[in-house]
Amino acid sequence: MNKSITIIGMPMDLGQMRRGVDMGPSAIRYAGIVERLQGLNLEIHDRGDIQIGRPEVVIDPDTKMRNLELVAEKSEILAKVVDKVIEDESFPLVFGGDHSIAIGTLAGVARHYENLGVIWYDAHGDLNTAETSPSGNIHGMPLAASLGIGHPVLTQIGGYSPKIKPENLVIIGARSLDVGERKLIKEKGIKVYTMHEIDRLGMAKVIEETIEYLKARTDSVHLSLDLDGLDPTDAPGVGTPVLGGISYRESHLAMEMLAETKMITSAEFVEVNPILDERNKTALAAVALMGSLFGEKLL
Ligand code: Z70
Ligand code: MN
Ligand code: MN
Ligand code: MN
Repeated sequence: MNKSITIIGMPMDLGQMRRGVDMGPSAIRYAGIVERLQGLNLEIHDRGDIQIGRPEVVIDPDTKMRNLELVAEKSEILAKVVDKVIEDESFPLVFGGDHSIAIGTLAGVARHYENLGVIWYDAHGDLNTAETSPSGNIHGMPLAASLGIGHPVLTQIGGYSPKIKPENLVIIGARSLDVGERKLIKEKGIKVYTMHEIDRLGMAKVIEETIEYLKARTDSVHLSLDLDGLDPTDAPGVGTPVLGGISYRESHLAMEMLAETKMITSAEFVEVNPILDERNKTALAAVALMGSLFGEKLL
C-alpha cells in the first residue's frame, strides 16, 4: 500500500432520490478519518470536495434515467482528479456520495492498469441499465457502466470503455438483485458471494477465496464499499437498507485480511447518509473499517 493517501470528497446525491448522502464526506471527516489514518504513519492529503452544487433534477424522457447528463459531467471531473492522484503516486480514497460516483472513480483508476480487479462490497449488484432499472437511479448502474454495459454517456466517461472485465470482479454481500442483474451475472459469469455464501463459508473463507481469485488474474484491486453492504443495525445511515447484511465484525475481518495482502490500490466508501443515521454511526463504522484497511492493528 502507498504511504501517501489522498482523500477526495465526492458529495454527489444525483444518482438516487434521497437527500442527505451529499453530506457523506463531511460525516466521515467528522468521524475522524484524517486523525485515524495519520495515526498509522500515513501521509494524508485531504484535497477537499469536488463541487456538485444544487442542480435541478432532470429525468430523461426517453430513458427515464435520473440526472444522466449531470452525473456524467461530475463523473468526468472526479475521473480526472483520481487519475492525477495516481499519477502523483498517491492512493486515491474517495468518499461518496451515492454509488454512482464509482463510474468516475473507476474511469480515473482503470486507465492505469492492464487488469484492474474490483471488489464490490454491497447489498446490491449495481448492474442495471436504463432498460433493466426499476428506478431510473444511476446508483444502481455503476458496475454495469464500468463493464461497458448501458448508456454510452455513462460507459464512455474518461473517453474509454470498458474499465473492467467481468472476470476481474468479485461482488460481496449481495442480497438484493433485480431480474436483469441476475441475468447479467449469469451471462458474464461474474463471481458473487451472496449472503448465503458468507453465512455458509464464513467471511474468512470468502475473503481468502477472493484474494486468491484476484491475485491470479489482476494487477491491482479497487475496493468499492457501499455501507449498505453492512447490516442496517451496524450501518443504519444508508438510503437503501436491506436486512440480513454483513456484520461490523465480519467487515473488519475482511478489511484486515485485505490489508495483509497489500493488494488494494484505490478505494471508495459510499452511501453514508447522516440524515438517516443514528449519531453518525455509519460514518464511524466507515472510519473504523478504513483504519483496518490501512493496516491498523490492536497489538
Ligand atoms: C436497485 C435499483 C441501489 C445502492 C440501492 C437499487 C440499487 N437495484 N444501489 N442502493 N447503492 O434501483 O437499481
Ligand atoms: Mn494518467
Ligand atoms: Mn451500491
Ligand atoms: Mn447498495
